[in-house]
Amino acid sequence: MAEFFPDVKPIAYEGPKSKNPLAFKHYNPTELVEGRSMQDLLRFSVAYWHTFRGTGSDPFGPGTMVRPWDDGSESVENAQKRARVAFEFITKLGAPFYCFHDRDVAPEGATLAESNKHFDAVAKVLKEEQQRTGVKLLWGTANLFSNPRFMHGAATSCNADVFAYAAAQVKKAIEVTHELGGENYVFWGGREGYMNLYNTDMKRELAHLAKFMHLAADHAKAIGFKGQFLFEPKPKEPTKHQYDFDAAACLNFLRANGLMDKVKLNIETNHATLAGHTMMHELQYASDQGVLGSIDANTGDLLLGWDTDQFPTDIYLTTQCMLVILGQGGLAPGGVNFDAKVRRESFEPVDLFYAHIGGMDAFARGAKIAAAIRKDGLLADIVKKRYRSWDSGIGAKIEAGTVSFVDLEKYMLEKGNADKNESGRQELIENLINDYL
Ligand code: XUL
Ligand code: CO
Repeated sequence: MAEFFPDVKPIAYEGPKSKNPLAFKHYNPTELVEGRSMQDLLRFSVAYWHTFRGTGSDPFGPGTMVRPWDDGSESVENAQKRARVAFEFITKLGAPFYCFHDRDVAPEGATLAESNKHFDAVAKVLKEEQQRTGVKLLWGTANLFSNPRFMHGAATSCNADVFAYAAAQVKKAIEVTHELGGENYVFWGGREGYMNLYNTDMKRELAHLAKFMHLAADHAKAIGFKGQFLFEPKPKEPTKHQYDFDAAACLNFLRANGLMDKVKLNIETNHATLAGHTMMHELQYASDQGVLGSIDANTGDLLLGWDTDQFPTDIYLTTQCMLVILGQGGLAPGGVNFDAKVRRESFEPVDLFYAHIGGMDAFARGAKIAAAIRKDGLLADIVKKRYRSWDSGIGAKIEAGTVSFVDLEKYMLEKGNADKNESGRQELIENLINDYL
């Protein structure tokens, strides 16, 4: 079989002293972190849409990427060839998973039937390549935002026919995900949101979105797809207000619509920051409520206000992610999907390797650092001590629900004043974290 990356050998772990840019310095797939191999803990995934379909275009100019294997056409043959290239890349990188949208892997046809036919023809190659290489599908999803028919949204469109089209598309995407052994299925809002509230029946649109998810879950059950459904928060872009705004908004939606036992969350860094949160906040919020299912690992740019989807290289960030992920015992069946793209100026195929190696090493380091912090228990001790007034006495009674406002008034009248507060020691704690980096 032709090699599309002839100059790149399988990426090996060479350790922190290596100067080889095409080697891992920290990601050692078999090394144990908290009793689990890095490969099983991190479950890295390559995002098909960015890595194999990203062109580097931006609002000011066309694509720049050089992809010698791609003839630039929307033919099924080109899509099939691209799939073979993708698997060479993923196996050389050593990522165990990949993710796709239906329309990234196969071209859209003139009709739904033709699109389904194209999708099947490429899925056949994906299946062969999965079997040949052992690479698995972390999740599948449907692109319900690129085609102009979705200009007003998909499940939340004002046009009922568009809802029906989206349903048919998601039905097929779930079936193909099932056929390929996908371990999850993702709903990201696409254009589910609004540009102007004056022309929008928000209540009705949200009811339709809930109906859509229930129908998807019903269909999954009917065909025996047992993968985890994931809802991916994002506050804005492309619409000015996306209904899946952040973890809290998604949770409210799932809870209000009886979807908590069917859907968890896929949290993405750049979406968290666009919502005015840190990634750690979003992860902790979801994890505390038992719905942190998977992550889209990337990062934004401090000085650019949009979703730049850069590869994560900041060890502080990955340490924070891994503190939460280790805190809940991992992500499986979810994983760490690089929903990230090389920048427009990094247009050569080898840049795809550098980008993923950097992201994987950053997460491996984050995992090791977070495990060391957790092993020493300093942070946990600080938090435990900070809340100790709740472990006995009046605090324990409040938590147990055995006291009323009348009891609390009596307690405080007798005591006269609250015990003195103690320092939060933020600076000390930040210094402690730096000791591990
Ligand atoms: C868009 C985004 C999507 C989802 C899948 O910002 O993150 O690629 O991850 O539809
Ligand atoms: Co994403």
